Amino acid sequence: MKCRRCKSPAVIDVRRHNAAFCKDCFNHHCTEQVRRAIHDFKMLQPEERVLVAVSGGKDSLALWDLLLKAGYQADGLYVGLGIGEYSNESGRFARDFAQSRDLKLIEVDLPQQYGFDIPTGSEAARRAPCSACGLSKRHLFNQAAIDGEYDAVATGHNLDDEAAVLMGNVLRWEEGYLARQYPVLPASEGFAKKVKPLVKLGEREMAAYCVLNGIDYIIEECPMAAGNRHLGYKEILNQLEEQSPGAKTAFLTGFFDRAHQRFADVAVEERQTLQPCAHCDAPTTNDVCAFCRLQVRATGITIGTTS
Ligand code: Q46
Ligand code: ZN
Repeated sequence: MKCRRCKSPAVIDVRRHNAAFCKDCFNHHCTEQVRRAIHDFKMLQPEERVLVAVSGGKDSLALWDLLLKAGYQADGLYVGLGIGEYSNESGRFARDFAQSRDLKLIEVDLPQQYGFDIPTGSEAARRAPCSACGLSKRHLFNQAAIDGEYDAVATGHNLDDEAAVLMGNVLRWEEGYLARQYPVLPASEGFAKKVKPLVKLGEREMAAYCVLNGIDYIIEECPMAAGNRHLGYKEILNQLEEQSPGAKTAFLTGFFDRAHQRFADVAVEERQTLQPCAHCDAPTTNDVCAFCRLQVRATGITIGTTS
């Protein structure tokens, strides 16, 4: 197997590009896919300050590394979710990465600062753990970006993640979610801009990028992921990809290019119903935002008596 660019021995093949790469050319490939994603979707301007949501996993640490190499001013944000040893470990990987490169890492601790963890919160609210976790992370990432006056929050969602989410949204024709599924969501009243620069790179490429570049990341899966629907969708999409390389990219980019705009009206309608949360001021379609409702259920606090 030879590198497509320089013909030296290859270390990884990327079937959807019908290509194999040596280490240097693979790094060039990853850098280039991030550059193109940022350019094609007009995600970031060179001078913008970016807050990278880092979980200690391969995608977010690779993203942080790639954004720094691309010249962005990028700080990290780690949210401790209180998922036992998994959270302790993942925090260590995020901190080690930041310390070894002398980077700024902002930390938010859900149990310490908000009085509940994801296992307790999801049980109290009778929500699936990933649903309680997802809404908490979205809320806390946004809050940290606004508090720190960052221009954008960058998350490590990759091609596999986004294709699986799209499959779930299409299977249920979730119009609101489809309207919001795009690699860049512009800033609006109370919301920081959100960007997903890894949308053109797959999970396997991100693991390879970390290994080849000496980035240590948490390998264990989150113990609460069991039963997450998206894992099943990923398996199905992997089978499709096996039979027809490029299927995932075609599915996802086809949606971005030809279908996403069709749901734009739904997004506009939703934005018109937003108002500040009575407790925390975050934009919400209800009186109290989903995060504050989760906190109330998990901790028993009374809205209005805390801030
Ligand atoms: S951390 Fe949270 Fe993930 Fe764990 S509970 Fe689910 S969403 S699986 S990225
Ligand atoms: Zn709120």
